[in-house]
Amino acid sequence: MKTQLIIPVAAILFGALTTVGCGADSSCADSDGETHLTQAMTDPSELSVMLHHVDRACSIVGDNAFHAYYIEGDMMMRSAPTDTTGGVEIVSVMAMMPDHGHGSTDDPTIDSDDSSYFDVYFQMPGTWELTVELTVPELETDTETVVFELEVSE
Ligand SMILES: [Cu+2]
Repeated sequence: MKTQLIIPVAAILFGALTTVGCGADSSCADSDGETHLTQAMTDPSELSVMLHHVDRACSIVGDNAFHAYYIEGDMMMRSAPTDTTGGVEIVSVMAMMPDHGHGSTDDPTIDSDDSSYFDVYFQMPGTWELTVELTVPELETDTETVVFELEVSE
């Protein structure tokens, strides 16, 4: 049985505020640590999953690193430091531009050491959708699907 470190969501709300004003025409600064981007519900179980950008305040054309968390109530569920799954294990990631009908020119990659982290390459600015298949080991779920919509800056 895994021990869990529970991190109040309030601790990352500062990150959420920093994404305000991060539109397609603003530059996107490097930042230390992670920045909250968005949150969405999985299908079919309606579990809440949060997406963080790693080392940047928002998404840009080029390589981007992401970290996903399972949220229970207002608590961000994360495994103990020795088990860095971050509460989810990602099975697959698909990146699409729904308005343009194309995906990324490079396949997204899931971190082989910690499958709650993944990398996506965006070749142009605009609205992108990330469709992420994942499991929540703590809940022994089957595969859940969550879709995140992101604005990618130049
Ligand atoms: Cu496009």
